[in-house]
Amino acid sequence: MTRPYNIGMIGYGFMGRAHSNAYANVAHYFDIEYQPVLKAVCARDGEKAKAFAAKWGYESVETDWKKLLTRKDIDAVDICTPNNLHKEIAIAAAQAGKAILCEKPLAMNAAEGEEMCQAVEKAGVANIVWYNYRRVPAVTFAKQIIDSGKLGKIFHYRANFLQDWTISADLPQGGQGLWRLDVAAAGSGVTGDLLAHCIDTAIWLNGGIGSVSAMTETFIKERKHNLTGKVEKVGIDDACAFLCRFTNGSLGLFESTRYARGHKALYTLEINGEKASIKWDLHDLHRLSYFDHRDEGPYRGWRSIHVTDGDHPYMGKWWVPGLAVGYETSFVHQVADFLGGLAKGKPAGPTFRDALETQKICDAVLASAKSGAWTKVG
Ligand code: SOE
Repeated sequence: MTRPYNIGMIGYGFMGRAHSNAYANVAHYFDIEYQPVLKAVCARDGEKAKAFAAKWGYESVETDWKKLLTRKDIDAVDICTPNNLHKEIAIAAAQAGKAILCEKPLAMNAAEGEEMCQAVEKAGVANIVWYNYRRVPAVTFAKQIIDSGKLGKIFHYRANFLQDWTISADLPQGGQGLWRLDVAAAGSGVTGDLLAHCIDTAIWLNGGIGSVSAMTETFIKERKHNLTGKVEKVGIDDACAFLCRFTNGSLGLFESTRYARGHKALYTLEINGEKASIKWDLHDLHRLSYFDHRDEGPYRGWRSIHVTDGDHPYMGKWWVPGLAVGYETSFVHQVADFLGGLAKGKPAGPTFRDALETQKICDAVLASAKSGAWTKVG
Protein backbone atom coordinates (compact mmCIF):
# COMPACT_ATOMS: atom_id res chain seq x y z
CA MET A 1 0.00 0.00 0.00
CA THR A 2 1.24 3.52 -0.73
CA ARG A 3 0.24 6.83 0.80
CA PRO A 4 1.02 10.45 -0.04
CA TYR A 5 3.68 12.30 1.97
CA ASN A 6 3.40 16.04 1.49
CA ILE A 7 6.58 18.08 1.25
CA GLY A 8 6.82 21.83 1.92
CA MET A 9 10.18 23.14 0.82
CA ILE A 10 11.62 26.43 2.08
CA GLY A 11 14.20 27.90 -0.33
CA TYR A 12 14.78 27.04 -3.97
CA GLY A 13 18.48 27.44 -4.76
CA PHE A 14 20.95 24.78 -5.87
CA MET A 15 19.93 22.47 -3.02
CA GLY A 16 16.24 23.15 -3.64
CA ARG A 17 16.75 21.67 -7.10
CA ALA A 18 18.74 18.67 -5.83
CA HIS A 19 16.09 17.86 -3.21
CA SER A 20 13.12 18.45 -5.54
CA ASN A 21 14.67 16.13 -8.10
CA ALA A 22 14.99 13.47 -5.39
CA TYR A 23 11.35 13.78 -4.25
CA ALA A 24 10.12 13.77 -7.83
CA ASN A 25 12.02 10.64 -8.82
CA VAL A 26 12.43 8.42 -5.78
CA ALA A 27 9.20 6.45 -6.26
CA HIS A 28 10.18 5.58 -9.84
CA TYR A 29 13.14 3.56 -8.59
CA PHE A 30 12.51 2.57 -4.97
CA ASP A 31 9.52 0.71 -3.55
CA ILE A 32 8.36 3.05 -0.82
CA GLU A 33 5.13 3.26 1.11
CA TYR A 34 5.29 7.03 1.65
CA GLN A 35 5.25 8.72 -1.76
CA PRO A 36 6.51 12.31 -1.78
CA VAL A 37 4.10 14.93 -3.11
CA LEU A 38 5.58 18.33 -4.01
CA LYS A 39 2.90 20.23 -2.09
CA ALA A 40 4.37 23.70 -1.59
CA VAL A 41 7.52 25.71 -2.15
CA CYS A 42 8.15 28.77 -0.01
CA ALA A 43 10.38 31.76 -0.74
CA ARG A 44 10.21 35.50 -0.07
CA ASP A 45 10.18 36.34 -3.77
CA GLY A 46 6.73 35.09 -4.84
CA GLU A 47 7.40 35.42 -8.58
CA LYS A 48 10.60 33.38 -8.41
CA ALA A 49 8.91 30.81 -6.18
CA LYS A 50 6.06 30.54 -8.72
CA ALA A 51 8.50 29.98 -11.56
CA PHE A 52 10.29 27.32 -9.51
CA ALA A 53 6.97 25.66 -8.62
CA ALA A 54 5.95 25.56 -12.28
CA LYS A 55 9.27 24.05 -13.34
CA TRP A 56 9.40 21.33 -10.67
CA GLY A 57 5.69 20.63 -10.26
CA TYR A 58 4.97 22.07 -6.81
CA GLU A 59 1.22 22.42 -6.29
CA SER A 60 1.33 25.74 -4.41
CA VAL A 61 3.52 28.65 -3.34
CA GLU A 62 3.97 30.43 0.00
CA THR A 63 6.01 33.56 0.69
CA ASP A 64 6.04 33.26 4.51
CA TRP A 65 7.52 30.11 6.06
CA LYS A 66 5.47 30.65 9.23
CA LYS A 67 2.31 30.32 7.13
CA LEU A 68 3.66 27.14 5.54
CA LEU A 69 4.08 25.62 9.01
CA THR A 70 0.41 26.24 9.86
CA ARG A 71 -0.77 24.23 6.87
CA LYS A 72 -2.40 20.93 7.81
CA ASP A 73 -1.61 19.47 4.40
CA ILE A 74 2.18 19.57 4.95
CA ASP A 75 3.79 16.46 6.51
CA ALA A 76 7.45 17.39 6.22
CA VAL A 77 9.38 20.62 5.92
CA ASP A 78 12.59 20.75 3.90
CA ILE A 79 14.87 23.60 5.01
CA CYS A 80 17.02 24.76 2.07
CA THR A 81 17.70 28.27 3.35
CA PRO A 82 21.02 29.86 4.27
CA ASN A 83 22.42 28.48 7.56
CA ASN A 84 21.40 31.43 9.76
CA LEU A 85 17.70 30.53 9.31
CA HIS A 86 17.95 26.80 10.06
CA LYS A 87 17.48 27.10 13.82
CA GLU A 88 14.43 29.32 13.91
CA ILE A 89 12.62 27.41 11.17
CA ALA A 90 13.51 23.96 12.51
CA ILE A 91 12.37 24.74 16.05
CA ALA A 92 9.08 26.20 14.80
CA ALA A 93 8.57 23.25 12.42
CA ALA A 94 9.15 20.78 15.28
CA GLN A 95 6.64 22.66 17.44
CA ALA A 96 4.17 22.47 14.54
CA GLY A 97 4.65 18.68 14.51
CA LYS A 98 6.30 18.53 11.07
CA ALA A 99 9.04 16.08 10.11
CA ILE A 100 12.17 18.00 9.09
CA LEU A 101 14.78 17.48 6.39
CA CYS A 102 17.42 20.17 7.00
CA GLU A 103 20.25 21.22 4.68
CA LYS A 104 23.79 20.90 6.07
CA PRO A 105 25.42 22.13 8.20
CA LEU A 106 22.78 21.65 10.89
CA ALA A 107 23.28 25.13 12.36
CA MET A 108 25.61 28.12 12.71
CA ASN A 109 27.29 26.44 15.71
CA ALA A 110 26.84 23.61 18.22
CA ALA A 111 24.89 25.72 20.74
CA GLU A 112 22.22 26.38 18.12
CA GLY A 113 22.35 22.75 17.02
CA GLU A 114 21.73 21.55 20.58
CA GLU A 115 18.57 23.68 20.78
CA MET A 116 17.39 22.18 17.49
CA CYS A 117 18.02 18.64 18.74
CA GLN A 118 16.06 19.31 21.91
CA ALA A 119 13.15 20.72 19.89
CA VAL A 120 12.84 17.72 17.55
CA GLU A 121 13.34 15.23 20.37
CA LYS A 122 10.72 16.93 22.54
CA ALA A 123 8.24 17.03 19.66
CA GLY A 124 9.10 13.47 18.61
CA VAL A 125 9.26 14.44 14.92
CA ALA A 126 11.38 12.59 12.35
CA ASN A 127 14.50 14.54 11.37
CA ILE A 128 17.48 14.18 9.04
CA VAL A 129 20.29 16.40 7.76
CA TRP A 130 21.32 16.39 4.09
CA TYR A 131 24.85 15.00 4.35
CA ASN A 132 24.32 13.37 0.98
CA TYR A 133 27.79 11.96 0.30
CA ARG A 134 27.17 9.04 2.69
CA ARG A 135 24.78 7.77 0.07
CA VAL A 136 27.01 7.82 -2.98
CA PRO A 137 27.03 4.04 -3.64
CA ALA A 138 30.85 3.83 -3.57
CA VAL A 139 30.96 5.61 -0.18
CA THR A 140 28.21 3.38 1.24
CA PHE A 141 30.19 0.42 -0.10
CA ALA A 142 33.27 1.74 1.74
CA LYS A 143 31.19 1.70 4.94
CA GLN A 144 30.24 -1.95 4.30
CA ILE A 145 33.89 -2.87 3.71
CA ILE A 146 35.02 -1.17 6.93
CA ASP A 147 32.19 -2.66 8.99
CA SER A 148 33.04 -6.15 7.68
CA GLY A 149 36.50 -5.74 9.27
CA LYS A 150 38.40 -6.10 5.95
CA LEU A 151 40.65 -3.11 6.69
CA GLY A 152 41.57 -4.37 10.16
CA LYS A 153 42.82 -1.76 12.59
CA ILE A 154 42.61 1.69 11.03
CA PHE A 155 45.69 3.91 11.26
CA HIS A 156 44.99 6.88 9.00
CA TYR A 157 42.02 8.87 7.66
CA ARG A 158 42.72 11.57 5.07
CA ALA A 159 40.16 13.84 3.39
CA ASN A 160 40.21 16.89 1.12
CA PHE A 161 37.47 19.09 -0.30
CA LEU A 162 38.99 21.47 -2.84
CA GLN A 163 37.32 24.17 -4.93
CA ASP A 164 38.48 27.32 -6.76
CA TRP A 165 35.38 29.47 -7.29
CA THR A 166 36.14 32.38 -4.89
CA ILE A 167 39.66 33.29 -6.01
CA SER A 168 38.63 36.53 -7.74
CA ALA A 169 38.76 39.55 -5.42
CA ASP A 170 35.94 41.09 -7.50
CA LEU A 171 33.44 38.46 -6.36
CA PRO A 172 31.02 40.12 -3.91
CA GLN A 173 29.77 38.53 -0.70
CA GLY A 174 26.17 38.13 0.47
CA GLY A 175 22.76 37.74 -1.14
CA GLN A 176 21.41 34.94 -3.26
CA GLY A 177 24.04 32.50 -4.44
CA LEU A 178 26.83 34.26 -2.54
CA TRP A 179 25.56 34.00 1.04
CA ARG A 180 28.18 31.28 1.59
CA LEU A 181 30.78 34.08 1.64
CA ASP A 182 28.88 36.14 4.23
CA VAL A 183 29.69 35.05 7.78
CA ALA A 184 26.39 36.44 9.11
CA ALA A 185 24.46 34.03 6.87
CA ALA A 186 26.86 31.08 6.73
CA GLY A 187 28.45 31.03 10.21
CA SER A 188 31.80 29.97 8.75
CA GLY A 189 33.44 29.42 5.37
CA VAL A 190 34.84 26.15 4.10
CA THR A 191 34.70 24.62 7.59
CA GLY A 192 30.90 24.51 7.77
CA ASP A 193 30.31 24.26 4.04
CA LEU A 194 32.84 21.69 2.87
CA LEU A 195 34.76 20.18 5.79
CA ALA A 196 31.42 19.45 7.47
CA HIS A 197 30.79 16.94 4.64
CA CYS A 198 34.22 15.35 5.15
CA ILE A 199 33.67 15.19 8.92
CA ASP A 200 30.21 13.65 8.59
CA THR A 201 31.55 10.91 6.30
CA ALA A 202 34.60 10.41 8.51
CA ILE A 203 32.74 9.90 11.78
CA TRP A 204 30.27 7.62 10.00
CA LEU A 205 33.08 5.49 8.57
CA ASN A 206 35.69 5.71 11.33
CA GLY A 207 33.96 6.78 14.56
CA GLY A 208 34.30 9.85 16.76
CA ILE A 209 36.99 12.54 16.80
CA GLY A 210 38.43 13.47 20.20
CA SER A 211 40.72 16.45 19.55
CA VAL A 212 41.83 18.71 16.71
CA SER A 213 44.59 21.14 15.78
CA ALA A 214 43.62 23.53 12.99
CA MET A 215 44.65 26.50 10.91
CA THR A 216 42.46 28.75 8.78
CA GLU A 217 43.12 31.62 6.40
CA THR A 218 41.01 34.34 4.81
CA PHE A 219 42.92 35.27 1.65
CA ILE A 220 40.63 38.08 0.48
CA LYS A 221 40.05 40.30 3.51
CA GLU A 222 37.34 42.63 2.12
CA ARG A 223 34.62 42.21 -0.47
CA LYS A 224 31.70 44.30 -1.63
CA HIS A 225 28.56 43.19 0.20
CA ASN A 226 25.59 42.60 -2.10
CA LEU A 227 23.03 43.55 0.57
CA THR A 228 24.60 46.83 1.73
CA GLY A 229 26.49 47.82 -1.44
CA LYS A 230 29.51 48.64 0.77
CA VAL A 231 32.96 47.05 0.89
CA GLU A 232 32.96 45.00 4.10
CA LYS A 233 35.32 42.77 6.04
CA VAL A 234 35.18 39.10 5.06
CA GLY A 235 34.46 37.00 8.15
CA ILE A 236 34.61 33.49 6.71
CA ASP A 237 37.54 31.08 6.47
CA ASP A 238 38.59 30.69 2.81
CA ALA A 239 40.78 27.70 3.66
CA CYS A 240 41.06 25.36 6.62
CA ALA A 241 43.31 22.41 7.42
CA PHE A 242 43.32 20.32 10.55
CA LEU A 243 44.92 17.33 12.18
CA CYS A 244 42.88 15.19 14.54
CA ARG A 245 42.87 12.11 16.71
CA PHE A 246 39.96 9.69 16.28
CA THR A 247 38.74 7.91 19.40
CA ASN A 248 39.74 4.55 17.82
CA GLY A 249 43.39 5.70 17.91
CA SER A 250 43.73 6.57 14.22
CA LEU A 251 45.12 9.90 12.99
CA GLY A 252 43.20 12.23 10.70
CA LEU A 253 44.32 14.88 8.22
CA PHE A 254 41.69 17.15 6.61
CA GLU A 255 42.04 20.04 4.17
CA SER A 256 39.53 22.30 2.46
CA THR A 257 39.86 25.44 0.40
CA ARG A 258 38.11 27.47 -2.29
CA TYR A 259 41.53 28.58 -3.58
CA ALA A 260 42.84 25.36 -5.17
CA ARG A 261 43.01 26.58 -8.78
CA GLY A 262 41.78 23.87 -11.11
CA HIS A 263 39.70 21.95 -8.58
CA LYS A 264 35.92 22.41 -8.74
CA ALA A 265 34.57 19.99 -6.15
CA LEU A 266 37.37 17.54 -5.47
CA TYR A 267 36.24 15.63 -2.41
CA THR A 268 38.66 12.78 -1.81
CA LEU A 269 39.08 10.42 1.09
CA GLU A 270 41.59 7.68 1.89
CA ILE A 271 41.63 5.24 4.77
CA ASN A 272 44.64 3.08 5.58
CA GLY A 273 44.14 -0.03 7.70
CA GLU A 274 46.44 -2.79 8.85
CA LYS A 275 45.17 -5.24 6.22
CA ALA A 276 43.74 -3.05 3.46
CA SER A 277 43.16 0.54 2.30
CA ILE A 278 40.42 2.33 0.40
CA LYS A 279 40.34 5.57 -1.62
CA TRP A 280 37.43 7.52 -3.12
CA ASP A 281 37.22 10.63 -5.30
CA LEU A 282 34.04 12.64 -6.00
CA HIS A 283 35.23 13.46 -9.55
CA ASP A 284 35.07 9.72 -10.27
CA LEU A 285 32.29 8.98 -7.83
CA HIS A 286 31.22 5.57 -9.09
CA ARG A 287 34.63 4.01 -8.44
CA LEU A 288 36.17 2.82 -5.18
CA SER A 289 39.89 2.05 -5.04
CA TYR A 290 40.78 -0.90 -2.83
CA PHE A 291 44.16 -2.41 -1.91
CA ASP A 292 44.28 -5.69 0.01
CA HIS A 293 47.60 -6.81 1.48
CA ARG A 294 46.23 -10.37 1.71
CA ASP A 295 46.25 -10.71 -2.08
CA GLU A 296 48.92 -13.07 -3.47
CA GLY A 297 52.27 -11.18 -3.48
CA PRO A 298 52.98 -10.50 -7.17
CA TYR A 299 49.31 -9.69 -7.88
CA ARG A 300 48.98 -7.14 -5.08
CA GLY A 301 47.91 -3.70 -6.26
CA TRP A 302 45.18 -1.09 -6.15
CA ARG A 303 41.94 -2.30 -7.78
CA SER A 304 39.50 0.22 -9.11
CA ILE A 305 36.06 -1.21 -8.37
CA HIS A 306 33.33 0.05 -10.68
CA VAL A 307 30.52 0.31 -8.10
CA THR A 308 27.70 -0.40 -10.55
CA ASP A 309 26.78 -4.02 -9.90
CA GLY A 310 23.43 -5.22 -8.62
CA ASP A 311 24.99 -6.29 -5.31
CA HIS A 312 26.54 -2.88 -4.68
CA PRO A 313 24.58 -0.53 -2.37
CA TYR A 314 21.52 1.01 -4.08
CA MET A 315 22.67 -0.10 -7.55
CA GLY A 316 20.14 -2.91 -7.93
CA LYS A 317 17.47 -0.21 -8.10
CA TRP A 318 18.99 1.59 -11.09
CA TRP A 319 20.14 0.29 -14.47
CA VAL A 320 21.92 -2.90 -15.49
CA PRO A 321 25.42 -3.74 -14.16
CA GLY A 322 28.15 -1.50 -15.55
CA LEU A 323 25.99 1.60 -16.00
CA ALA A 324 26.88 4.43 -13.62
CA VAL A 325 24.69 6.86 -11.69
CA GLY A 326 25.61 10.43 -10.65
CA TYR A 327 25.73 13.03 -7.87
CA GLU A 328 21.97 13.62 -7.88
CA THR A 329 21.23 10.03 -6.91
CA SER A 330 22.83 10.50 -3.48
CA PHE A 331 19.82 12.73 -2.67
CA VAL A 332 17.38 10.19 -4.12
CA HIS A 333 18.95 7.53 -1.86
CA GLN A 334 18.63 9.80 1.15
CA VAL A 335 14.91 10.34 0.52
CA ALA A 336 14.41 6.59 -0.06
CA ASP A 337 16.13 5.75 3.23
CA PHE A 338 14.33 8.49 5.15
CA LEU A 339 10.89 7.46 3.92
CA GLY A 340 11.68 3.75 4.16
CA GLY A 341 12.77 4.27 7.76
CA LEU A 342 9.67 6.31 8.50
CA ALA A 343 7.46 3.44 7.37
CA LYS A 344 9.36 1.10 9.71
CA GLY A 345 9.20 3.61 12.58
CA LYS A 346 12.96 4.28 12.51
CA PRO A 347 13.90 7.16 10.21
CA ALA A 348 17.40 7.01 8.78
CA GLY A 349 20.30 9.28 9.79
CA PRO A 350 22.17 11.46 10.00
CA THR A 351 19.63 12.74 12.50
CA PHE A 352 19.97 16.19 14.03
CA ARG A 353 21.77 14.49 16.97
CA ASP A 354 24.24 12.80 14.59
CA ALA A 355 24.82 16.08 12.75
CA LEU A 356 25.37 17.88 16.07
CA GLU A 357 28.54 15.81 16.48
CA THR A 358 29.84 17.22 13.17
CA GLN A 359 28.91 20.70 14.36
CA LYS A 360 30.88 20.21 17.59
CA ILE A 361 33.92 19.14 15.59
CA CYS A 362 33.57 22.22 13.31
CA ASP A 363 33.38 24.43 16.42
CA ALA A 364 36.52 22.79 17.86
CA VAL A 365 38.32 23.26 14.51
CA LEU A 366 37.48 26.99 14.41
CA ALA A 367 38.39 27.44 18.08
CA SER A 368 41.72 25.68 17.57
CA ALA A 369 42.51 27.81 14.50
CA LYS A 370 41.89 30.91 16.62
CA SER A 371 43.88 29.83 19.67
CA GLY A 372 46.60 27.89 17.87
CA ALA A 373 46.18 25.09 20.42
CA TRP A 374 45.05 21.47 20.27
CA THR A 375 41.35 21.56 21.22
CA LYS A 376 39.09 18.85 22.62
CA VAL A 377 35.77 18.26 20.82
CA GLY A 378 32.60 19.06 22.71
C1 SOE B 1 29.59 24.82 -2.21
O1 SOE B 1 30.10 25.20 -3.44
C2 SOE B 1 28.87 23.51 -2.30
O2 SOE B 1 27.77 23.68 -3.14
C3 SOE B 1 28.39 23.03 -0.93
O3 SOE B 1 27.51 23.97 -0.33
C4 SOE B 1 27.76 21.67 -1.05
O4 SOE B 1 27.33 21.21 0.20
C5 SOE B 1 28.80 20.73 -1.66
O5 SOE B 1 28.27 19.44 -1.76
C6 SOE B 1 29.26 21.22 -2.99
O6 SOE B 1 29.74 22.52 -2.85
